[in-house]
Amino acid sequence: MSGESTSCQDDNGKVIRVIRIGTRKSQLARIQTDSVAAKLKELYPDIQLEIVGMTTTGDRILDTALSKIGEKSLFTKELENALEKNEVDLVVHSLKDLPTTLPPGFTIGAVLKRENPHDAIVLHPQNAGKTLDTLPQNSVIGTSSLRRAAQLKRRFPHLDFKDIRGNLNTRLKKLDEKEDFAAIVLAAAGLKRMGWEDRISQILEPEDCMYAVGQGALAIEVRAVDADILEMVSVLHHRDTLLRCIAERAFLRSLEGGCSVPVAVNTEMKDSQLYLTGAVYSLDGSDRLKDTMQTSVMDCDKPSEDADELVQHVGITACKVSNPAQDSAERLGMDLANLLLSKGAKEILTVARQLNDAR
Ligand code: DPM
Repeated sequence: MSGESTSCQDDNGKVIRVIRIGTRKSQLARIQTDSVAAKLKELYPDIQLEIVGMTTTGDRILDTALSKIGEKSLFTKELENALEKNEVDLVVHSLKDLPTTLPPGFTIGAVLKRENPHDAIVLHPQNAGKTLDTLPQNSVIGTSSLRRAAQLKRRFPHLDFKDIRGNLNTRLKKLDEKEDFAAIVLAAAGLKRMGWEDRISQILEPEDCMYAVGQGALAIEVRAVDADILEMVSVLHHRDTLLRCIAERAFLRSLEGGCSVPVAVNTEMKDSQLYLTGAVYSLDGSDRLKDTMQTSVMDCDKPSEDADELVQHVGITACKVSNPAQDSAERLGMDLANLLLSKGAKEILTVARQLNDAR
């Protein structure tokens, strides 16, 4: 593959820029990438888009629990290498799979409007009509998310939890074709994108299970120096989603949490007030620190159009959105993390990490 950015000519001799989009090869990743490509094509009918599918290390070791892999970059490293070598110009990710600190040279150039960020229950067909509350004692729930297991153990002590790995297709198969699991927990957003909304029997309310940082939002990763591409994708930023996710990511970053720790959030935007609830859990959910803070996120300046002023907030570049509003969102996440740290969050997370490593 050539490392040069390419162009070609149409029938009238007009030069068309070819934009290459990198993606993982899973069905969900392809659907997500296709939806972003469709949006770009609509906004810029003159560009030509090419989608480049890649297998990542994370895809090759799908049997290992995500919490055991620990390092999130297993799913993103190959894609970032391709970005760095100019083999692709942008990469589409689920925001929740992107670390809160990106490797130098990369930035998130767009955070798209969030789907339903909550988790959902998918029941084994033989349990149709049941809820987590009414499932029999010791029913086995499949999830490899420490965050989901910790919260649900706390709230539904009559249930048991077991790891389930693989992509969404594999998991649904493991649920339906065996008797191992009474139900599994998945992000509502992923199920919806796959066209499996009809399998959702229950959407989990924040009281039952708060979502992961960035869950339900798509992100576009680009080269931080590529002003043209940054400008092109920046129109896809969704302001409310962006500010909520900046607060969530700042919270996680300040806690020094990755995807291998039980950290959960809930955010809301109401009348220019951004509300962030965040919590950390012990693995069995018996310990929990949870609090809510809020801040005003008014657009009190004229957004800077100057692409040279590339300010990032937790890895995200959004020149067209009010900088003070982004600062406030980031500060909110840091403040809430510091509040929980002052109450002992670090100790809870350290023990959770040690126990998980020893599993
Ligand atoms: C991360 C987690 C999971 C994914 C951990 C968590 C779930 C792992 C599991 C960081 N990434 O949520 O606590 O259940 O074993 C992932 C999914 C989506 C993006 C699938 C899902 C789709 C939804 C979205 C895997 N990453 O969570 O059901 O765009 O947010």
